[in-house]
Amino acid sequence: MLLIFALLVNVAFGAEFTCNFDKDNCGGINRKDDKFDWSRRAGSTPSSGTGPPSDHGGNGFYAYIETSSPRRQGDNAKLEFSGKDLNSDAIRISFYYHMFGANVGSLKVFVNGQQEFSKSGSQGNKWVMADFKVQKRLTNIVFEGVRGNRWQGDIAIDDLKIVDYGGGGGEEEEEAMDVVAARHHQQVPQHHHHPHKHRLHQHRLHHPHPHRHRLHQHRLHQHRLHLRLQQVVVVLVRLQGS
Ligand SMILES: [Ca+2]
Ligand SMILES: [Ca+2]
Repeated sequence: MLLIFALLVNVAFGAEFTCNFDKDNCGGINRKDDKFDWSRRAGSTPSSGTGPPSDHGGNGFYAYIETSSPRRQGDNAKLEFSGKDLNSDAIRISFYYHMFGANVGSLKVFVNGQQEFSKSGSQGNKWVMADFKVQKRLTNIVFEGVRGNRWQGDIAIDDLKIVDYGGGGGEEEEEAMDVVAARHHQQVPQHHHHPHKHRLHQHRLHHPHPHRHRLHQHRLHQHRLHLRLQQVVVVLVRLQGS
């Protein structure tokens, strides 16, 4: 029964964004208003006594800040994900971080420019889960790593997941979650009465490429599949209860 309930809760999340960094940064971009960039890596980092032995899954890639030379104390790196089409005023963000070493600085997460998470210093040689909810419509999420006072300060992240846990509904759900590179982000004119529809329209105008369309169709299909699964689970639960 518990299993069925868990399944029900899981499939209810039609709109979600995940990134395991195994293939790429999933549309995340390294910002320029900082000192250096996040890297992707598999296995351990080049420096001893800092960094993870592998990614969170064990065989893939993670994103991390390499704090060896030429990096200096206080150098920062920002990785940004832009989620302009998430139709929700409430999101849940989770990810794993690995902060191990004698000189670990800090990791901060900003949602729409406001800091929502911060951790400093070594947290042991293990992946730790961060999980929090934010009552706002996601514009962007930024992971900022800051280098500590010496080189044993690598900080890694993996398995980012953002889900809509509250808002949304009706036809607008088709817009679902669409995380794209921040450089595509556009401001919505103040006079427009339907900001999301406008954004979606702009999005299509600016991304006429077939693969974008297919991606959209794929998400629509996935979303409908989720709804169908949900219906099946509800029937199962009723059958079990009767
Ligand atoms: Ca990974
Ligand atoms: Ca950078």
